[in-house]
Amino acid sequence: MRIDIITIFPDYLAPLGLSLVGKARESGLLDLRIHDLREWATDRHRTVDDTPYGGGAGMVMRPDVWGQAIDDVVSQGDMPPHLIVPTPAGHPFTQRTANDLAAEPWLIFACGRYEGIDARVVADARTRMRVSEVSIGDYVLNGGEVAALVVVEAVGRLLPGVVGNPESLTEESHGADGLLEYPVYTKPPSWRGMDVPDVLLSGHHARVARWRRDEALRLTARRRPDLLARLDPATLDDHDREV
Ligand code: 6GU
Repeated sequence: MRIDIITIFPDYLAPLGLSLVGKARESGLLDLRIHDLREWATDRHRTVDDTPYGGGAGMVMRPDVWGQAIDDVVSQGDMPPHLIVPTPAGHPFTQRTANDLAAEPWLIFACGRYEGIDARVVADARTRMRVSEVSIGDYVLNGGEVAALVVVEAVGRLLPGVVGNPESLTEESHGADGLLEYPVYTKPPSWRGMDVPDVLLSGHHARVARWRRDEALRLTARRRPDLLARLDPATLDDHDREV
């Protein structure tokens, strides 16, 4: 997969050289390129923003600079990319979004700052490529860079070969069963007066599986009743309904 990120703060994306994503880049599974938007500014001060039409606080990022940046990056490839625009006004980013994006050959992130990017940039891009405006949650960040980090990590770990044991992708919160993950334990069996639940030491696979499912159901009901309400009733067994 290829990912390009356009930003006025390339250093903000330094963590993408580390850990899993960094290894995916080194191994060639991920071709990730970071671009400084100011390279496309045309004046001496490398200006990328201006005052908003209609008045109001803050600055808006200029369409001419963004338009040229996106055109030039797109022209480097031989297929239409999927443009991702992080914004608090976007569609909620979820595990499903991550799964869908992981199947794409080429993503370009346009990271805005200030009050956002002139709306014509997205309108223009939509005439040539798929565009998704995404939000990573109901709070306000100063720009799209941290959101791009989040999306790249969530997507990058789904690429074939990036996570060592693919089974760890199937048993996790927001995974296929739609539940939060059950609590996990390792050695020692007793720590600060707290014992690992007996069932996990029993070696009885079916009982372990049942216990984990019950814990996941209880945790999800307590913390995220919204997720429980969205479960397909056909995925629940009789024992589930008692929990
Ligand atoms: Cl994607 N961008 C910004 N600036 N703030 C956010 C966000 C994105 N998602 C939540 N808050």
